[in-house]
Amino acid sequence: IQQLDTERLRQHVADQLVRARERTALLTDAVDEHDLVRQHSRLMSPLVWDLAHVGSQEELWLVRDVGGREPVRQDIDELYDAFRHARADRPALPLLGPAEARGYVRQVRDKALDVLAASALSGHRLVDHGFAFGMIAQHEQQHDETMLATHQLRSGPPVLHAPDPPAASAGPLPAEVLIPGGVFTMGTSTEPWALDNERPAHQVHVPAFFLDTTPVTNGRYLEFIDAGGYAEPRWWSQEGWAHRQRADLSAPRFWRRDGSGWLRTRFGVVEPVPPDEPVVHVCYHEAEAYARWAGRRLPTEAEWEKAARHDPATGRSRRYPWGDTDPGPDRANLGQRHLRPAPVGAYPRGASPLGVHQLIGDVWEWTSTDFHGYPGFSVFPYPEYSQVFFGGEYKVLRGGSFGTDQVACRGTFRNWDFPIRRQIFAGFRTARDARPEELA
Ligand code: AVJ
Ligand code: FE
Repeated sequence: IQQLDTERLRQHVADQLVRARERTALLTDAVDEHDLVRQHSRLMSPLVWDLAHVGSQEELWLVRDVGGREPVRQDIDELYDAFRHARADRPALPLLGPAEARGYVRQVRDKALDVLAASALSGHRLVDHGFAFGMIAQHEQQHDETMLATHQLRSGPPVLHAPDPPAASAGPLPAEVLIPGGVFTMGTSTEPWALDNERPAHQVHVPAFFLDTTPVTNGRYLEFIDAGGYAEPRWWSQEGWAHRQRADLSAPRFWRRDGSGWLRTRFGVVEPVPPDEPVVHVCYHEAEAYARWAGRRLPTEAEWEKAARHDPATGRSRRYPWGDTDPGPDRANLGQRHLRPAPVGAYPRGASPLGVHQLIGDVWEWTSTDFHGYPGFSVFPYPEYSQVFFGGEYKVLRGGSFGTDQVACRGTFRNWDFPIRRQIFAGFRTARDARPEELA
């Protein structure tokens, strides 16, 4: 029986690696060689860097570390070390060309699958439950989301196509949901492929609060714009206002005014801004200013996770808002199946027991919390995944976007970025404290 389980786990691992590679191929085969090597934005690497970097990480962890095999290309380690060269400088490096990079990742993958076939997937922490393989599948999918953001920054005719997400079907929803106060379990010590920053499980007391039922829509965000929100320093933090001035912000990224309305560009397609879709491509400062204008605030990370995982019936924290089962296409807009957020109310089957919708998928959600390790955090397996980013510089984002694969998305998953970043697929929802008389 143990043998059979290991075989099934091995197949699951292989499936995740294959799915990641199919996504990578889609994103890198969609453009010509020139578009692969060029810089579409100083915020991003050339696509061909991401491609070979994915192979390089797979070589380091699976081929060399887990497999104990000879290096494939030790000479290029340095080129694809994200800490050695800033994104803006990567186009000038002597990178592998498109054909070389494709050959390299194929060679590494063949060896990694060999290592997988030979691994017991147990016996030491790096391979228990297939962790290192899962980490590498997640890493590739994370870069696939980054490459999707590069595509969004690319100019020229559209090259990526996908069907639209489902229409709203939930019926009228209340504006906000009360999340009762009390202790809940945040983080995890049992999710096999959870990364170090999601661990360990720990108890957190979260006072009663109200959370928006859905992410803030373009329509609502437009009210903030129309009310002069971008011109009123009182809605912004000091740091936020300074950034609003410096960067001359006046609307979400990729929007432009068209007469009395607004257009946005999405993967090369220009279209009217859809009012019922979650707003995307706003930075933390914009989210915070909107919330203050609305008389509300951003949720803390703990509030977000409690809303997404706490089951009031059992007191247990679950993997997802709907329970412990993996996301399917009826639960959440994930995996680049659709190249846009779905309208609010499109995923009634993805709602939490208390009726909070679309916590998973559609848009990453800014929280007010700085990225830190949980109490009892320990680095695993390397400090450069999470630990070096702990401190006050990064804000935590939760829930994943339409560009996030489910292997890299759970109720415990933590993303982070600088509060000025807008090229990621980030939106937000707002919260407020519950007043004592509302709890009676
Ligand atoms: C978790 C999305 C912030 O892209 O910087 C990729 C993921 N880490 N390679 C990033 C990651 C190393 C990371 N984020
Ligand atoms: Fe990486």
